[in-house]
Amino acid sequence: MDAGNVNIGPDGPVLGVMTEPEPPRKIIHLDMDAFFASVEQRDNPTLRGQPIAVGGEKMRGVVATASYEARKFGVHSAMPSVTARHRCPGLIFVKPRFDAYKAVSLQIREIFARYTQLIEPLSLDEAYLDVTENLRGHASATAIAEEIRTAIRSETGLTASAGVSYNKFLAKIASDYRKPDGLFVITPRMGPSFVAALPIRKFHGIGPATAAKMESFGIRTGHNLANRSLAWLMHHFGKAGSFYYGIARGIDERPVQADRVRKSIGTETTFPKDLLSAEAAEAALLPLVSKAWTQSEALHLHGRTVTLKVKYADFHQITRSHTGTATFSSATELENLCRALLAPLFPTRKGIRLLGVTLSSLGDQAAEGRQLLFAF
Ligand code: TTP
Ligand code: MG
Repeated sequence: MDAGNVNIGPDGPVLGVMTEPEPPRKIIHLDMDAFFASVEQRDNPTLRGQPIAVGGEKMRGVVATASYEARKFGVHSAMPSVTARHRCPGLIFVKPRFDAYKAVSLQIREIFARYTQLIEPLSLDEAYLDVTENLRGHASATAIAEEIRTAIRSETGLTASAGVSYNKFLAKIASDYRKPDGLFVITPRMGPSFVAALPIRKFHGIGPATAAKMESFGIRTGHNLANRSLAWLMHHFGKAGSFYYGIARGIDERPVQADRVRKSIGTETTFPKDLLSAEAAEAALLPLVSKAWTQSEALHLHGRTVTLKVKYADFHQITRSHTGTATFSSATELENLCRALLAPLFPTRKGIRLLGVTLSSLGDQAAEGRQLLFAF
């Protein structure tokens, strides 16, 4: 029964079972700043204050991440190294050291675990924490977020940004709001107006292609989005429409899920313009393979199966996969396999809207220790 409902009995009002409205949850999203690059600058003082890009040979010529000094020049993740060097001629390329990133990842997870068991890591450097009930009995999630940021700084020598709010969607947006080394809180009072003013392109969970489609309907802000009915959104965006309907109002009921066992590692991109040529598709595939490989290396989880996902302009979707006898051992091997899966799909009359690369049949995670079960 609804909160506040009162039954009217024959002898007048009788109090029914009154359920309290659920108190708002307290969610923190933590995200390390320029993660791989900051670790490199920490461990090699000559790189501090310099524009650096972590990437290189193993990454098949794609930038994994750039230091904030390099970002000022427009260098960013998944950019081909050639373009990055062009934008920033003084750019220093540094080879990734996955063991170092993994070690920091375990350190920060240990810090999170001092406050709550409800930790949902999204990647090596990023996690949601539900601190509604917490191991320290702190009433303030903001205080916990600040304590965690302080502990991270003193124990790892690195900075993290935090977002504090009453759901995952808003906490994630908040952690980006004062990056780097920042903290931002979105309270339940602020939530709806904060989302109303937010440009659609800043909505986490709405990719560039969907954002472009929304803009073609005149939806540029959360306010515009909130003006569309649930039926209209579901008609144009399918099941995702109901998620959009909620987030436009600052509502996101997704729980923080701890201890997800990782079954696959993957990444996908929807392109702003459909791809028609084999060359364009192969070029677009490269950064995806590189990212999947980076994640696999960083997590020490190697796959035996690679799956290529292709979604066409008419939303028809196909997958092609290959399973080897042993786990993949290099980015080059993976890249060649993906190319071989892609090639037979050309020539094509239909443009390609989305490409995805997923690694599965991952190594025995249990044998690699409980910590690895966390994963992305
Ligand atoms: P992010 O948290 O997305 O980026 P970041 O930590 O480098 O920068 P920010 O301050 O904006 O949070 O990703 C974390 C790490 O994951 C990043 O340091 C490198 C790796 N990564 C890739 O290898 N490829 C990619 O495309 C992205 C986005 C990240
Ligand atoms: Mg980060």
